[in-house]
Amino acid sequence: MRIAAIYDIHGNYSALKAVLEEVRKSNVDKVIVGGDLAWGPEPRQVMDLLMNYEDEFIFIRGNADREVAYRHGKEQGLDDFVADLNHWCADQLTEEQMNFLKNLPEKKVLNIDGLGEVLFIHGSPRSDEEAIKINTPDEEIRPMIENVPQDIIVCGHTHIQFDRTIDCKRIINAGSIGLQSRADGACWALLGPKVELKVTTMIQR
Ligand SMILES: [Mn+2]
Repeated sequence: MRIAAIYDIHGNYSALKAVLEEVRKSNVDKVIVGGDLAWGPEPRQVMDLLMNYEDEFIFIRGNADREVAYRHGKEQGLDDFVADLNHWCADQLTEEQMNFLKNLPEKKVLNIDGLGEVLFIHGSPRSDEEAIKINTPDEEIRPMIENVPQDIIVCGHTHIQFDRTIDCKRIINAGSIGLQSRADGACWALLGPKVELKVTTMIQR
């Protein structure tokens, strides 16, 4: 099986469309959507598009999906900006879309050609909001991954792509489709038989 991992779409409809076009040409068997779907400028359009693939794609839930779906706000200790945006996004979505976000699983294991069993999570294996960054020290990551039986973990949440190995565990961050400051385009990952970190640009060069 060959997989496209698309993470952290964050309500960016045009970036999602561009990536799905490229994914279509990449000869994959499955697409996994790694969470943080709606939280951003175009939540409704993104959810309408993704839910066309409800039976075809695999979805896991990100922290922002949980916060939007359960309308988290200041009562949960969030700052004004995040609280307002959670409520605004929730107001844009249909009840069906809200229920879809509420019911997503937090992890998925897939068997991928050339790679074996791969664990997909949003933040860390322990929590959807725990960050594994490109520069998080190995000793901080070790307790997050110590109970993971798989040798490869795919995450997102921190919006910067990487592919690093800690002890015998390979950790791949797929990057973000829709919200980032560093990359030249929408970031995602192609898995099987190799690992390829991809960047889709929307401007023709
Ligand atoms: Mn996140």
